Amino acid sequence: MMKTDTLEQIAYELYLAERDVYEVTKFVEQYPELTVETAYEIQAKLIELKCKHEQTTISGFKLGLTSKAKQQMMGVHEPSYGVLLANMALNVQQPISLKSLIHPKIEPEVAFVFKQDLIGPVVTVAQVLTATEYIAPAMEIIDSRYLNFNFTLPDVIADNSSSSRYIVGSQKYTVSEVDLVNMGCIFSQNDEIIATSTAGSVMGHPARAIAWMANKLIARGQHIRAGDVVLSGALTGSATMRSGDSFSVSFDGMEPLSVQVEL
Ligand code: OOG
Ligand code: MG
Repeated sequence: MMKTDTLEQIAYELYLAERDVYEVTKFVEQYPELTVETAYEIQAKLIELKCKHEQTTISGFKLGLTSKAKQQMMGVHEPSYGVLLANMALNVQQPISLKSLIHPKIEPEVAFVFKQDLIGPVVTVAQVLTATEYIAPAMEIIDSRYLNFNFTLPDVIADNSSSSRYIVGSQKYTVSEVDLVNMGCIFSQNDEIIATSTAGSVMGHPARAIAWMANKLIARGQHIRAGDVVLSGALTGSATMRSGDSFSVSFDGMEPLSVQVEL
């Protein structure tokens, strides 16, 4: 068992690393006893700190490491989740500034926006789909606070699953308008295709990933609420962001979503 003080200390170190834009060494080296359960406790403390100091609120959740592409890239073979905060949301039109970020990467995701709470006791894929108000293309900017993006599953969970910013496209689609298994996805950087995938690359169906998380949340006394945005987890590997880059994600049957990084 790790002491509450130690969990608070780790949460504070992660908070400072993000606030003051520097990398820290992963914590499993210092605390080999760090478990997934304990890591979610640290994550909750980190979110509390951020809500308090940044005067923001929870806007939803994100999944991480839900596709083979991401698991292989990061060397972590189980999914994780994290919390999205209102101040992480970026405006579609607004160029992205890298100024306050450590070593940001960007990745294509599917956003689900909810119209109903998902309180369980057990959440099924069908319930996720019924509770969904709409789907939209999205991109997530991840910015691990760990040196060289190097972490284990408990480390990345403590660090709120590397979350940093997110952008949701303004066009909305109902779950029946899109094929959440076979829908193709093209991810481009500076008008060149860098990766392709399908929606089903996320655990066979992105709603399956969301159901998995919804059940974990309920077990920890939380739940997806009406109005929440949930990111599915990236469908392809992520791309390093450099100033002046443009990125776009184009899903079959949805308007493409493009972003521009400030020069
Ligand atoms: C962990 C977060 C993964 C995703 O979509 O797979 C993630 C990381 O790769 O740093 O957000
Ligand atoms: Mg992601």
